[in-house]
Amino acid sequence: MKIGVVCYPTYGGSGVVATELGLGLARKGHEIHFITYRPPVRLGHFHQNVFYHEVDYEDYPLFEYPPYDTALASTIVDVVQYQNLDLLHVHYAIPHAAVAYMAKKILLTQGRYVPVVTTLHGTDITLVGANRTFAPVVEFSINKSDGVTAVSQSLKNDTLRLFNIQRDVRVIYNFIDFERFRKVNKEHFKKIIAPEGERILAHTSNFRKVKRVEDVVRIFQRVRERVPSKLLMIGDGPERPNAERLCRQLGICADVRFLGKQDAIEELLAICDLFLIPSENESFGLAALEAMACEVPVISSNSGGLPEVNLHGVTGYLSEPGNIEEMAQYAVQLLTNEALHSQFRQNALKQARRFDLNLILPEYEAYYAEILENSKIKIE
Ligand code: GMT
Repeated sequence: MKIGVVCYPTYGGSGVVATELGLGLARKGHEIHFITYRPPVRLGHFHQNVFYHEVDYEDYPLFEYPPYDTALASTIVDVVQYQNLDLLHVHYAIPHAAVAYMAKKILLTQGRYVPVVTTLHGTDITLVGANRTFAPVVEFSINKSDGVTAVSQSLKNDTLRLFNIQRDVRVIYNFIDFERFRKVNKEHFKKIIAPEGERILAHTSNFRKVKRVEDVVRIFQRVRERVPSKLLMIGDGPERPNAERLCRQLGICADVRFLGKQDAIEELLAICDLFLIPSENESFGLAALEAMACEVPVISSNSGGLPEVNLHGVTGYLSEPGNIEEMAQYAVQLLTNEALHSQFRQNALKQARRFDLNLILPEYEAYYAEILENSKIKIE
């Protein structure tokens, strides 16, 4: 199949999933065309089946708000026509589903039908999408997509609850590539971070409000009182300065390292004992899955799709968002019981295997085939 992939190229779950799905499909022989405004962060090296088309955009002084959507639609039209794509897969509804619909309509005037699959990732539904400034367009473009997938059952439920959706939404879970995410020996590195054998806790995110990053710091402060430990804060975003300030106020800076955006996250996870993700809302929690694949148990909130990934009392523990006391207690419980911790490490890996890329990728391929078959019927 020749597939066009539209996504955000930045650090963030939806872009990561889109890129890794595209790369996985390319390895299986599909021809993948990324259409983005910058090369996606995880695109990496040359692959014979992967093509990159930068959105052609020229600014003009009249535009207070750059009409990126229009430029993206024009680039999609161009790429579909000249690369003869079979299907478009757009990740994150805003604005990609609406833009794809416009491109589809333009292509129809040229006698070309290209089916569109939209994958909903989370905040495009729960936080941003449901906002009245976007909601009518989000609802319309979901209903007009030829196929719609959601990354968890919880996100599907939210979509059906928040919008008037007239079509089927298929749950296809996020996935993990075990070639990359697995526990490797990085003892030398562990010694640098935790020279006295302290426990290592980690948090990875884009440091947005929804991630409750300050809760991470407060949980760590409580754990550190009971268990000698270090905290790795991986990623960057608007809440990072607040989190750093809080560390100073609490006097725990010596034990917390803000590492910024990192490419080799798996190498950091390899030395971790516990992963913290206390989000207000989380449609899936790819960061938690990455940790689990590296045998790191997870202390999380119970919001959104997290309970579908992190199993309470099995791979980690879940609490109500904001219940930092309980999350800290759970963390201490795990870190002070070697047998339990080791059991949870194994359970985390076992659960992560359910989301193996090699299991999820065929689900997407089958879904594309189904959508292509249905669109043939529509044309005839
Ligand atoms: O806010 C983020 O976490 C980034 C966001 C994105 O779309 O880039 O992530 C969402 O999609 C990820 C991949 O499907 C999910 O794993 C995250 O749970 C989801 N984030 C939220 O729902 C807050």
